[in-house]
Amino acid sequence: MEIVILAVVIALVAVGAISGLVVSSRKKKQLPTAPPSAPTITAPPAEPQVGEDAAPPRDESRRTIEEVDLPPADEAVGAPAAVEDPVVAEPVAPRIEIPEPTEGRLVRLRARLARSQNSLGKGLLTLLSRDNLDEETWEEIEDTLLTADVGVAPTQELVERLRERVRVLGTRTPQDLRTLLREELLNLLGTDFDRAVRTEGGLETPGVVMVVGVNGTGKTTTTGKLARVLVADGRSVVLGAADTFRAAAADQLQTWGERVGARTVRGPEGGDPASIAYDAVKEGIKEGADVVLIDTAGRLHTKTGLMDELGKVKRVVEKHGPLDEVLLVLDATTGQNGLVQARVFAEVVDITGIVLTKLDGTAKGGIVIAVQRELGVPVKLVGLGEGSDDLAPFEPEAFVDALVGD
Ligand SMILES: Nc1nc2c(ncn2[C@@H]2O[C@H](COP(=O)(O)OP(=O)(O)OP(=O)(O)O)[C@@H](O)[C@H]2O)c(=O)[nH]1
Ligand SMILES: [Mg+2]
Repeated sequence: MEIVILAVVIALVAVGAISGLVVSSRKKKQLPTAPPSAPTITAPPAEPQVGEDAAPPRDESRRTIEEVDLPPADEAVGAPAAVEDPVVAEPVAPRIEIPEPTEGRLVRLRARLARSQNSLGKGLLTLLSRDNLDEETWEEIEDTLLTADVGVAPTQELVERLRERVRVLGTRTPQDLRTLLREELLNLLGTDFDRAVRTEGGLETPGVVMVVGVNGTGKTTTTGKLARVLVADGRSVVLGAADTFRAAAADQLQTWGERVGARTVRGPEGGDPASIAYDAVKEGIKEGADVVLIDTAGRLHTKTGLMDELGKVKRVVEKHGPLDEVLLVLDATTGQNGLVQARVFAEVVDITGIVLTKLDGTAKGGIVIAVQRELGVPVKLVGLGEGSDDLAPFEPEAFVDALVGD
């Protein structure tokens, strides 16, 4: 009997303990959600959804508060929001970059010419070092020059001169050959061109530079890099976004400008590029800027309408006074096709200088020679990479040294 009573007591205690556990665990779950007055302990298990419904909103609201808090915290630290000016976009970047010095850039970037160096410079030196310079070898030399896009006429001229000088030279040491090749390549490039980018302008007016070329050659990038070069030289710059085909084009230019504290004059997408170019120069005059750089939309030289439009942009800008420079941007990797473009652009808007971009990583460095020959206009700048300071003044000596090694 005692045993039975003991068993019943134990059973009751066990049931009590278990229900207590259940209640307490339920209590824990419901505690956070139930109002203080609610009967949390005795909450009937028939209404669990009340507690479950209540719990997530509490979590959610906590997260929402954090998310709402974040943006103001960001704003407090970051730059003030840009207020878009429809005509003149103020530079908004608080930190202005200091571009690398421009002197000796080509020398610093010479490693970028590695592919041209291997195929043109080293290729020619290897061929010229052969013991027996027979007809076949001279043909190979010719092929090497043509493959590097030196062009037919300059190639024939160079081979003829090399043949003559090698004959006169007799025995050839590697050093002799390097000197010979260096001299002849320099001769082809011409050392007496004025390769400075003219940006002086008039007494009261800024220097005006217009940048033209087919699509994707690197016009906007070059305009941006050139702005950096000028700013590094202590000049103040206004940018004109006369590429109105895409809004992104003006954004791209403006981003370059903001990095060095140069304003960008821009207009609506699809607007008249000539009037934006005109306004850019007007703005440059108004604020006493040193230089106005006008970026234009890429256009195929075969599209007559677009080429006429470019001619108009130039004429309208010239109402302020003559342009200091019209730079044609050519992509070095397009090779001989660049020459055809160059010819047409030169007809429409008197080109005064050539910028050869993407010379890094192409074996077609010889295009420098060909394009100058074609237009009688000097290569003034070369693009040697996508970095913001990868634009170098073109120096024939440094270029040839990079090709043949020194
Ligand atoms: N490797 C290399 N890339 C370059 C060089 N110059 C420009 N680029 C790249 O070429 C691409 C086109 O450059 P953009 O400046 O936008 O060309 P764009 O002529 O303004 O193009 P559109 O306005 O569309 O006609 C970009 O990815 C540039 O980074 C260069 O010298 N070397
Ligand atoms: Mg562009």
